[in-house]
Amino acid sequence: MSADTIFGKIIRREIPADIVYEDELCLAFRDITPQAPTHVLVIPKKPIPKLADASAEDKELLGHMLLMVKSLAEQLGIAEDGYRVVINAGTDGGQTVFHLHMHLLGGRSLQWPPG
Ligand code: DGP
Repeated sequence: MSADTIFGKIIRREIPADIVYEDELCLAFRDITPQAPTHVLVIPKKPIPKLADASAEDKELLGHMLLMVKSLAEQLGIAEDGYRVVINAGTDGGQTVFHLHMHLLGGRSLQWPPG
């Protein structure tokens, strides 16, 4: 059993979030500290703490999330110019909330490499 996080509270509507999409498997909402004009987080409703905790049984879920990111980029008007999809995986990866999430960032030209 994984520990509850702030994202679990957002899924259960215990705290507010600017939700942009939801289906039976996933939720997408705007990041509270946006790093780009468009910064949305896509999370599974299943509480997988980090990418290293995902397993073969999550294959369909992970593919679903990635396709959701693609659709959201189109919906949010950043698909044509381009965008970045990031998963911070574990402490050295910069992960601070231990509920798996994909960052969708766009609306400006992004630098590489990240810090
Ligand atoms: P990461 O560093 O990859 O674990 O990213 C966590 C992100 O979650 C970070 O960009 C800020 C965002 N975040 C943290 N708390 C909240 C919250 O309460 N609401 C929203 N919308 N975003 C949050």
